[in-house]
Amino acid sequence: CSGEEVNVESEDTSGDENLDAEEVEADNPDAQTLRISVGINDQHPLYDSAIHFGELLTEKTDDFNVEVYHSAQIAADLVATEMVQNGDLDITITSTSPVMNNIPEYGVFDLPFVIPDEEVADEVLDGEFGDQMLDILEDQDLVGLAWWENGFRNLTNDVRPVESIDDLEGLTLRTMETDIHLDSWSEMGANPTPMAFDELYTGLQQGTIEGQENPYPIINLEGYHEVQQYLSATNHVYTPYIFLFSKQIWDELTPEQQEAIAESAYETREYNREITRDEAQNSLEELQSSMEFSEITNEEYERFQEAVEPVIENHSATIGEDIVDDFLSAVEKASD
Ligand code: TF8
Repeated sequence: CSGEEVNVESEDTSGDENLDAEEVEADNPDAQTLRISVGINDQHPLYDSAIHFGELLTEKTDDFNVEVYHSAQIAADLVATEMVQNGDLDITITSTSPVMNNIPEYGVFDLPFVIPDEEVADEVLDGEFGDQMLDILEDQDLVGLAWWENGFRNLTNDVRPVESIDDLEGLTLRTMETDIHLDSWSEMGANPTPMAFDELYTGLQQGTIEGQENPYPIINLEGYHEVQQYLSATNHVYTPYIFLFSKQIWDELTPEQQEAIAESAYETREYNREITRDEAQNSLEELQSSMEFSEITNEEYERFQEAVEPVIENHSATIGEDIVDDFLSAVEKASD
């Protein structure tokens, strides 16, 4: 969908021959280059969506080139977010969970078994609650421009099929670097350990950890089925992707430039959700042919939910009671 002035090509950038990025170039030698870092590889819909953002932006203005770096070549999510905060990187599109390290309010999205389905996720994020969460980023030197989708997370492991909470007993699982996920899996009887995403495949391969959890597209496109035998449809938490722009860099831009960037990020949202959901379905089908797949019965699902009940209470003070209440009521309202 590139317009006449858009020139999309893949090549080495920044004089560093080891970096591979997609470049969307404006027809303007003086254009400012915006670098986007994503932690995931170039097969995942997030990468395609970031390029789509670049194409929309170059159609609106020729003030910017966009370079999209995949596979944490610039940095993994947590460090990339810090670089954006420090003005060393223009944009990262990350799971909300690593953001939580510096912004405790963001832990709200890590609370398990709250969001029941994608329709509710969309309504909560696209409504007042989502706006309020984007607004609080400004104090953290971040401009939050849009909610994209990572998705519902599901469990894989290499020890046994997990169909019941009892099957989790003692399983060593990698989680993202958030206390809330650690606590959730401990409450469910597993043995969780935090790890950056870029160490995950090797951890699974070498057996340092027995399992992990991620949405179907990541499990499939990162090839975890090569090193994991069992997949369970736990759908225990929904992780949004958030589009983060550096406030320091933002403040140097004209209002027109800011608007073009904000609109492009926002307009890519529907595209991103559509291709991510298609990929989730496609990935699940592919995974079912190479892994042993378990669904969780309603009865067992309730046992998981009961086990994690203390988690909301344990973390409400850190997240902020008001934010937790607002989140739960937004979910309830959207579920009606
Ligand atoms: C995780 C997250 C991350 C994503 C990815 C790097 O398990 O799901 O995968 O933010 O884009 O660490």
